[in-house]
Amino acid sequence: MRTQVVIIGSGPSGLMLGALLSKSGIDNIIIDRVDRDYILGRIRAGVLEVGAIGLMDRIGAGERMHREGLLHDGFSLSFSGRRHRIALKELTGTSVMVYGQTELTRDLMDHREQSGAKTIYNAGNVTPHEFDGEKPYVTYERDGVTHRIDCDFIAGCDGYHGPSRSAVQGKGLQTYEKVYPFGWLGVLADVPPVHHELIYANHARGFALCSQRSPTRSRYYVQVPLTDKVEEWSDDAFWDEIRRRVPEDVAQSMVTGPSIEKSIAPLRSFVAEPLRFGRLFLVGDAGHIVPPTGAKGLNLAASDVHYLFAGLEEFYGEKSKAGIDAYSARALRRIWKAERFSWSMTMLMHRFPDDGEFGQKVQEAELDYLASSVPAQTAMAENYVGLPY
Ligand code: FAS
Ligand code: PHB
Repeated sequence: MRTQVVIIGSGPSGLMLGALLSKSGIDNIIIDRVDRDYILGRIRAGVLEVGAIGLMDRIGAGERMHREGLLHDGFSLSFSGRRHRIALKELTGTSVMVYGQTELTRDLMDHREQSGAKTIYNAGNVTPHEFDGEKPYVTYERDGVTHRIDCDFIAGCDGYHGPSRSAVQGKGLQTYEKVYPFGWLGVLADVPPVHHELIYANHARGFALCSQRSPTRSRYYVQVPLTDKVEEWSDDAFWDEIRRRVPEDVAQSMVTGPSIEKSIAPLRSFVAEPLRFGRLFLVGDAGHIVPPTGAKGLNLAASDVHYLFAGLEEFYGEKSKAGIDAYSARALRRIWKAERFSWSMTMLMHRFPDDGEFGQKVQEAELDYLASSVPAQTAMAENYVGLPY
């Protein structure tokens, strides 16, 4: 088999890149170790920046997103029993859209199927080869047979645990990492959201987030110790805990119900440098991870795709290598700013056991200052809606 670009991973990164390449007439094959349903069963991000929305429009897969997505002009921070709204649209002229990653991925998968572009699911032992040279290829196993796909480039869109980054270990890869001493217990429930916008809560018992997927489906999170197991958390225990961490009026109006998904995700900040090794590129979670506090994970995947597609389009169009040569540095400049913002939001909103009462008081003082300073709110708002590509 031969194609121009092999994309490892059928998550948001791989699907967005594949769609842009196909639209530009650049042949590509997406290959994943699991299948469509498994990927759609993973409940993840919920907030889209204007850049990610624009990419979906450019691809031509944004129709349902605009129909069903919820435009949000702000979000609230709750602390010390009070709430303060960060007026995103007023402060920056930009809104964000609440539209689940599952739905965005579904739209991209449907769009790819209609385009006739090739996707290989349930591929075992996917391995990138010879990407240091001019003739890379990827092998995979299926039905007991090893297959080979020759190509010009390999896009490693295979997430944090994928084979692409491990293939470049020892080839000049530098990694930067911070692991947080807690996780997020997330619950999805078919209950109406408690508020029309998101609420990020700082509380002495720990962080909580009131998010949503639609007017009838809510997504909630509470910070939990890393030792917690999801099976230890009954739905009732979850609802009791999140209502302890939000202001009284919010707790009183929260509609509870059975969870349709419940899971614990660890939090880490991680960056791999560089993001390019010869003819192999790291894209999205394969190259970086952010704690979800800033809602940046999926959105960084979108900006990586924007930069890499620009480089590949230039390579095949004008036969210039300038864009692919610049990919890593361009992407990393935006990645590090999002890493900083996600780290700062995490440090501000979570309970750090080792910081004691002093740490809690300092966080409350910073939030009180933020609530009184328009420049400080503008800085937070600019980062939350997404810095320019
Ligand atoms: P993905 O991980 O989505 O996709 C990688 C794909 O590669 C997968 O389909 C996988 O099957 C495939 N793959 C892996 N190994 C392979 C192999 N060996 N061979 C072939 N294929 C392979 N972001 C937010 O903004 N907000 C959130 O609330 C949020 N919550 C998250 C919760 C969890 C548990 C996780 C893990 C991430 C969360 N994220 C969140 C971040 C998430 O949304 C990512 O940023 C987003 O999925 C990145 O997309 P991709 O780069 O495509 O990686
Ligand atoms: C979500 O709805 O899953 C969500 C929203 C905002 C975040 C993190 C997760 O910062």
